Amino acid sequence: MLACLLQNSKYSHNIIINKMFKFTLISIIVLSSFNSFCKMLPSERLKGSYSFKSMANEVSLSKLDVQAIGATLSNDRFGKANSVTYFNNISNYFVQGSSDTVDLNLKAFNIDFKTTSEAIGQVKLILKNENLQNNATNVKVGVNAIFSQPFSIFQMSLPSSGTFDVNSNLWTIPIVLPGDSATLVLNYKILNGGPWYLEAEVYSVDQKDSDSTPMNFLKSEDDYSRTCFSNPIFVSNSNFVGRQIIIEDSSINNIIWKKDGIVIPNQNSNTLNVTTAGTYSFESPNFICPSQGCCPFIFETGVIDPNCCEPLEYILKGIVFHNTIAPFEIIGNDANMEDSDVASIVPDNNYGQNDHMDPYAWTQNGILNIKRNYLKFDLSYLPQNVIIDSAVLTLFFGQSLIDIAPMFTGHEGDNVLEVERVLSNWSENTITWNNMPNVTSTNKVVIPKASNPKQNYSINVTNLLKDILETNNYGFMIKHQVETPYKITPFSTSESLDPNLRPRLKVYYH
Ligand SMILES: [Ca+2]
Ligand SMILES: [Ca+2]
Ligand SMILES: [Ca+2]
Repeated sequence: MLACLLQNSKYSHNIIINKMFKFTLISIIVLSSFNSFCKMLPSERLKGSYSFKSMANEVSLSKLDVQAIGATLSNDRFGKANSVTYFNNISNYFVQGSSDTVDLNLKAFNIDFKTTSEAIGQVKLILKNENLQNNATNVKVGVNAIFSQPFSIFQMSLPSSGTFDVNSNLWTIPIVLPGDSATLVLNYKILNGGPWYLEAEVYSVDQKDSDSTPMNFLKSEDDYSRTCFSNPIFVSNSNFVGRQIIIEDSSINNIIWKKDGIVIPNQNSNTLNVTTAGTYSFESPNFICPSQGCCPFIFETGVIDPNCCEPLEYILKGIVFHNTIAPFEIIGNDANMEDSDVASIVPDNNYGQNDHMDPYAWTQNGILNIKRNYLKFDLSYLPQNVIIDSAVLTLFFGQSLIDIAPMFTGHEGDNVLEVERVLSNWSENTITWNNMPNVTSTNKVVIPKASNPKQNYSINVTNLLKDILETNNYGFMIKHQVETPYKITPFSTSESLDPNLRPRLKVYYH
């Protein structure tokens, strides 16, 4: 009877168990013999079959367990010890809910919230089993942290129990006793400026957690925790341009940006242009910070970190739970990328070998000239069958254009830009205004007017890249949103002699 309840759902199953055992059962023999009984049932009537061990733990992975209250274990009819649950009065009964339930609670802490490069940072995880009856066994905790150059280098792990495997980012703990805790301290060397986040969540456990589910990424649950630390970002006083902070997570919105704790008016997008030193932070109703507060982006003037690059985009990545993989990055060169201007005033000219390009709308001798830029990276080395977390296209200011055309000072005019996906193939050395391929506005990216005439651009092209990977890689086209005079946005191309100025594409994936 117990072994093969007829039911419509697991939910009703639980109710049936509850009622039955409160009032009726004296003893239950469990249970291979019931399996053969089940097989005799007409199959069209059997909606579910659940086998229980003598301790009322369901044998399958469904964990539809019940608890025996007041009952004891006894010999079964074959004399086998502890094989039967024995009820000897009406105060013995089963209740819904498991003797096999735990309540894991995970907290992540940083020891120092403001750090320095080359310092050893330390994160502590505390995993508590808040259930006071049952052991949590074979617990695994996943840790999402950036232990890779140029961010930080893993140093050592100090678990109070179990082992931490830095390759899988899993902390495995054999047992956490009722009410007990296990701790894991992770040490790492910090290499680069910026705020760095570490997240952790219970990955798996043998028992059922009463109020949380392993690996469901729900940040409101008690088996998930996040912490962070900030390392100052040093910038040169003389050339403090082109920094952008990008919150790379579309689920974080209604952002309020603050500088030195004071709200910056009219800045609510996920990208903030930073033009002066200071401590930048943000608030969002959708972003759960560590209890000590989200870590700010601290920009200070000083000697630029040699591990660092200039300029930088500072990205709080759409935090997803995965085993950390360093981003795939292409820094454009002759072999791995193509880029070129096309110009309406000379519609058969090709500019594929210039070291600069510029979306442009200006009159020349009274005639409007419109220029657009095409870019295509070789994505063949991007690992196959990965999930794209984010992709950032970085374009650097085109000083070499200003050098040969000094009537321009830099980005000029109302130069709102659009990046779109190209729909058919083209080649750097043959593309012209007359043969330029069409583009689609699907998932196009709009970039606000430059805040600094020589700024570089870090552009979130995540959705465009996903579209490219699902179709064909014909690259991106970048143009001014409104192609009327007078505006220009000079960029460097992959032909730039200085590799630091070449377009680059950084892809985060797992
Ligand atoms: Ca829990
Ligand atoms: Ca969870
Ligand atoms: Ca080129």
